[in-house]
Amino acid sequence: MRKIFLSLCLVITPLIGYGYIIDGYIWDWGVDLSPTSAKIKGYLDSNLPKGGLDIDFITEDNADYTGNWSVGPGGSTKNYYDAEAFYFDNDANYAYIALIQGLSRSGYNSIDPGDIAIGFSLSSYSYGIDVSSYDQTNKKANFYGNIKSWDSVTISAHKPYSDPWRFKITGGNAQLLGAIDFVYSSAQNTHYVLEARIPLSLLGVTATPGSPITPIFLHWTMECGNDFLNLSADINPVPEPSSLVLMLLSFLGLGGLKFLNKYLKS
Ligand SMILES: [Ca+2]
Ligand SMILES: [Ca+2]
Ligand SMILES: [Ca+2]
Ligand SMILES: [Ca+2]
Repeated sequence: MRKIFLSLCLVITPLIGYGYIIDGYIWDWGVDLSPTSAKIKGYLDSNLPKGGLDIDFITEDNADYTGNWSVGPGGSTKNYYDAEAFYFDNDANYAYIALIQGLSRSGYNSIDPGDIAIGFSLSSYSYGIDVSSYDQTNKKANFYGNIKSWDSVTISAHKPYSDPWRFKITGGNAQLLGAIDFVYSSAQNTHYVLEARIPLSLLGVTATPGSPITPIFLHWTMECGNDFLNLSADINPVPEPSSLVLMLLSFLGLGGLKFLNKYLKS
């Protein structure tokens, strides 16, 4: 009977941890970048993320692999300068981020991808993922807090829209909080995925049952600021374990109740 109870617990566990895999693929967010139709602009606007606890997202897939496009304050050569989609979710222990855009790790035409900016009030980013620190072997990148100083994008006309793009480590007060799980993918039908997992403890937030909903703001652009994404998201408390147990028992029906009764009596 103990075995049955243990297997009940094993069934409950995945309901508590949503378990995005930090691998640079977004199947786990419910989106497939592998069909050739994923190359066509608008694909990420019509294929939206689903599942998880409470996914917050923004999509703006307005350029593709051929020609020149107007994408924001600036333009995009093919898909290179298209900031395409931002996804955010959490479980009891981690925040999960996926960013989809058109620049490889090494950039294009001397334009580098920017850092991922994170903050708890609009347009004020005190946390950041140092994208240039990406360690491909260990699938890690450095995560900083207490960031006070960010660089402006290089095209001044884009600053009011796209700033900031990268934070200062030397000369700022940025504090290294740790190496987090992070992957900068290779090309997937002209898209590149930046996927990250940040321990909520490093953000000073809890998401245990009964915790408040915490608003959180994300921002990303590239060096020239031709396109950008701002995401207003929230960190949601996970459901009460008791309600998960009830869900499970109703799913199993009377059989489940009988098992539990027997176990409690034994
Ligand atoms: Ca993934
Ligand atoms: Ca695109
Ligand atoms: Ca865009
Ligand atoms: Ca959320």
